[in-house]
This record gives sequence, structure tokens and C-alpha cells, in this order.
Amino acid sequence: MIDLYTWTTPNGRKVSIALEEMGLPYTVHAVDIGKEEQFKPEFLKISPNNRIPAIVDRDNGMSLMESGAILIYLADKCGKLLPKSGEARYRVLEWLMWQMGGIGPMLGQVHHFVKYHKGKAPYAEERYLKEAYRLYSVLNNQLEGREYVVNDYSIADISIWPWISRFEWQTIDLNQYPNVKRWYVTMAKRPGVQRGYEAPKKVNEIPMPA
Ligand SMILES: N[C@@H](CCC(=O)N[C@@H](CS)C(=O)NCC(=O)O)C(=O)O
Repeated sequence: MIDLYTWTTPNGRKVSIALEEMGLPYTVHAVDIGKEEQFKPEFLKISPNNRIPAIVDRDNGMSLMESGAILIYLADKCGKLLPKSGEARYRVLEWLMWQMGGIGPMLGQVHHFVKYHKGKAPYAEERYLKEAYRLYSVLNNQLEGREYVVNDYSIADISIWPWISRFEWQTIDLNQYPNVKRWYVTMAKRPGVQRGYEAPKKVNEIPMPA
């Protein structure tokens, strides 16, 4: 049994989607970051960086923060969605790290400047949107001729998809990135993705491109 501490954000949804896809039993604990619950001392004990998501594995008492580390841990624990060794494993980790270092931080900045502070910082809007277009193009190229990011469905897909699900916030037209659109829609139809999207609570339907 896994205790999942999460909120309704892309980083949180990565882990609930992964748990659903892996079929691991878990209990959801909502940490409302709008109410600053991430700074509570009891949460800091398992997530010293005061950010969601975090997990505690009740099988061994281990706690873990950072969504990328959590996805690797869960995949290794259940032997799914991450090859055990060889090039196939490192390809998945390569795209997982690409998400952690690029997609997450850069699209996060797009949300701040383009959605929440539109018109207040044109330099930042231009800088992060340009980077977003570049990252979407990279993903589109990688998905050319591949159903999933590294051929077989993996934690790399699960880490990227919740960020792409905010394409409307990012003012991205998915029709400009046809491989990304096809992959996004394929994943949106997976029951595990749909269930994981609603943790810790449902706030909206999964956005679908026109
Ligand atoms: N690199 C971290 C990022 C986690 C993160 O930024 N979480 C956000 C929600 S998506 C958060 O907890 N924000 C709370 C805050 O900014 O105080 C991960 O991937 O787990």
C-alpha cells in the first residue's frame, strides 16, 4: 500500500496516473497547496522541499519526494513501465529527465506568465513561450513513427502527459503538433489515465483538442 500526498496539478497527477496504470493499491492524501498545507511540519518530514507529490511506502516505511524519483521507484517496485536494464531503460530515463528538466519547469513558467500574469512581463512571456514551442516540436519529432515516447508505454509518457493536458493554459494549438495530438488523445482514452487525473479530486474533464 502506498500513501500518496498530492494535489490537482501536473506533477501530482503523474504519480496518481502511474499508480493506476501499475495497479498498485494506494491511499490519497490531499495537500492543498493553495492553503499552504505543503508547509505543515508533518508534510515536511516526508517532503523536505515542501512540494507535492510525495509518497510513503507502507511496505517498508520509506518516504520519497520528487515525481521523477517516485516514478522510477514505483516502476521498479512493481516491474512495470520501465525496462529493468539496457538501452531500453536508459531511453525511458532519458525522456523522463527531459520532462523533469525541460517540460515541467518551462511550461510551469508559461502558466505563470502567459495565463496568470498576461501582459505584465512581455519578455518572460516571449521567452517561455518560445521555449514551449521548441519543446513541443522536440516531442512531436520524437513521436514521429512511435505510438509512445520510447515505443512501449512507459513512465516517460506518464511524466509528460499531465503537462501537455494544460495545452489550453499554454495557448498551444495541438494541431500544430500532430504527433503530440495523436499521442495525447490516445493516452487520454486510457482508463488508468482518466482515473489518475481525478486524484485527489475531480476539477474538470480532461481537456480535448479540437
Ligand atoms: N520537481 C518537483 C516539482 C514539484 C512541484 O513543483 N510541485 C508543485 C505543484 S505542481 C508544488 O508543490 N508547489 C507548491 C509551492 O509552490 O509551494 C517534482 O517533480 O516533484
